[in-house]
Amino acid sequence: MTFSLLIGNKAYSSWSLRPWLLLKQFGIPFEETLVPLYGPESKEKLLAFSPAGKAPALRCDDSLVWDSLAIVEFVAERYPDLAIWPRDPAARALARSLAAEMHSGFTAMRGEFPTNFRRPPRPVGAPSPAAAADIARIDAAWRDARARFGSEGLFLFGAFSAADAMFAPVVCRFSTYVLDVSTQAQDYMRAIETLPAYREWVESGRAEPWVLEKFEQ
Ligand SMILES: N[C@@H](CCC(=O)N[C@@H](CS)C(=O)NCC(=O)O)C(=O)O
Repeated sequence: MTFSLLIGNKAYSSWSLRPWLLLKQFGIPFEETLVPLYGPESKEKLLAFSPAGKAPALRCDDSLVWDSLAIVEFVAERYPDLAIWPRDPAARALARSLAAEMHSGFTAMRGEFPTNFRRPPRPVGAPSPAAAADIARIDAAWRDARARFGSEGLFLFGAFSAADAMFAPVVCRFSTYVLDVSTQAQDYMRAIETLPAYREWVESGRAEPWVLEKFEQ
């Protein structure tokens, strides 16, 4: 089984970080293909890999899967011996709900605070009421998961799981724009930010030559 993962710029592609971090954290070998996004030839290159024309996408033998959440599920299915989702059914139900909530929501926060892994931390002003509500909801969700299922480790469900991979880009947004979150959320953010694989992603993003103005604030 050989995994080949399509990703976008490490400086900006929040969706790409999710499966990349998951594979790294679980020690699953993969090859990566990076397509710099929003350039003259980007779409053609993305479409050559996946009909959705977006990163991330994953090829494995005869299968092609795209969209970060679908990729996470595919990897979990291929590696049933790894606790990619928490083993406990109640924890797993919450982990899947949070991953889906993250995947489909928080659009105000996302729009106001674009992911930029190489931007030095600096505030940009107060969030709108809608973005502030998104931030408060994420903070509460993290605290709830940690309080109910996180006692055995530093992550949402104790050990690192798919739920953490889904939220990792938000950690970057919260840090980069110095958003106001609880001390429990800050502790959780530190756990993500000190992961060697997360550091590797950030360092690679810093070294990239491409600058996309729409993600620079
Ligand atoms: N919901 C998708 C979103 C994928 C997505 O929007 N990817 C962006 C990069 S972060 C992309 O490929 N943009 C390039 C384009 O649309 O041309 C996922 O979770 O994978």
